[in-house]
Amino acid sequence: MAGVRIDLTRVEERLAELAALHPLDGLGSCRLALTDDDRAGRDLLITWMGDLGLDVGIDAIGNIVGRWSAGADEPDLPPVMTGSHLDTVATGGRFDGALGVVAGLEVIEALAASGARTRRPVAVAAFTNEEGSRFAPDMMGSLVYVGGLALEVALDTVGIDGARVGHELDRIGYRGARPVPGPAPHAFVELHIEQGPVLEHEGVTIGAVTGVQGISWQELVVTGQSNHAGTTPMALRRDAGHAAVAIAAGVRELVSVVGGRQVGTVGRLHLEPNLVNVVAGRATMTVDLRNIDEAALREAEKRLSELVTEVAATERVEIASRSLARFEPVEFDERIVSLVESTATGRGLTSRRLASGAGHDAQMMARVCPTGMIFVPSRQGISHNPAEFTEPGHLRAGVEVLADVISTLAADPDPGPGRAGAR
Ligand code: HGY
Ligand code: MN
Ligand code: MN
Repeated sequence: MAGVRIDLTRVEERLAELAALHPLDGLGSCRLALTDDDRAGRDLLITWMGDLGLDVGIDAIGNIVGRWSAGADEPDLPPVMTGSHLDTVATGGRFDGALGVVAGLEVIEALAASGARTRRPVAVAAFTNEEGSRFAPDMMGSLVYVGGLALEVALDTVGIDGARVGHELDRIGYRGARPVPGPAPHAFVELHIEQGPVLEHEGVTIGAVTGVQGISWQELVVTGQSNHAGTTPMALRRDAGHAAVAIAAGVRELVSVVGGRQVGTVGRLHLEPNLVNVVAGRATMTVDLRNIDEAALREAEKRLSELVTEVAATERVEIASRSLARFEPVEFDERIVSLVESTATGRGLTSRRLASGAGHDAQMMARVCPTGMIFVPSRQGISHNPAEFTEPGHLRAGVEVLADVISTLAADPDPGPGRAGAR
């Protein structure tokens, strides 16, 4: 069914409707996982799925899956699944995650409208708490879906605001009845904005994503002694604030020593009591390390651990560290990566292969089925920022390539491109 016609206006209107639930600085949106904003986005999606006549299921961690079987000759086969996430970071844009979910709906609507028949059903998913900003780890819903995190552990997770995942799921009414882990689809393909500068810089429209880099998130709690900023001699201080800043500076240094594609970020830093005339007695901070190379990522983690030990000794503070997330690099299914490239070419679109710097639900789905991703350019590479933007022409290109890739995979003979289908 290559060449189904998508309705870009409907895609953009749905993205706008989602963003309007909690608008930020013009284009952006805030729908932190399991907040009322997230509930509102979920309610919208359920309505859209119902209007499309999809079979809608919500599982025990709140993942929403809409299944279109009406066009399938063999409706009981494992579906080709697409989708992404509806939750955002607190300073989110309107495309991160939402594009993949809305595009999945659009592909199904376009296939249904064209009268297309597929061998397999098609499903679209919105996974819970992909961002991990409020509740770590990120990709929590898809990780539970593939059996990588026990449901009870996920439900007991406490967020940065002291809330508990299970309680919040109940509060917003999205702790569903469907069991987890969920059934493995035949294949999973996610459309997402690149969130980086490569495609735009090279003037390329479609990214055939080869995989996702490894992620290591740690929370450090530094305990010193709060004291008077004026009377306490420097040599007698146990300054948690200075220790935290020394670690932050050390992270930048270790990243340059490891080199290559290593990145390191101190995104959260909270001092207590956080007052102008008090030496900080406590500091809570996070360190996000990523690399496409697992050995290099481990080297970075080792250097961070050595840095923490050294600063604790020098500043005479205690430093407790806790892992918030740890995912190894993932490579996507070669057949799907090639299919994205050939589909783009078939539509006269430029494409290139690239690895993803950001984490995605596809990173988890790759554990249970052949998986791939399609990227479209981000203006100036900006994301996790209300200014996030993707040109309409690029949105259209991404949704059309997604439609063609899904159509091809939905025609697959059993057992499918790589691994077995449903579990
Ligand atoms: O952190 C990430 O890469 C993703 O946005 N959750
Ligand atoms: Mn995302
Ligand atoms: Mn994100």
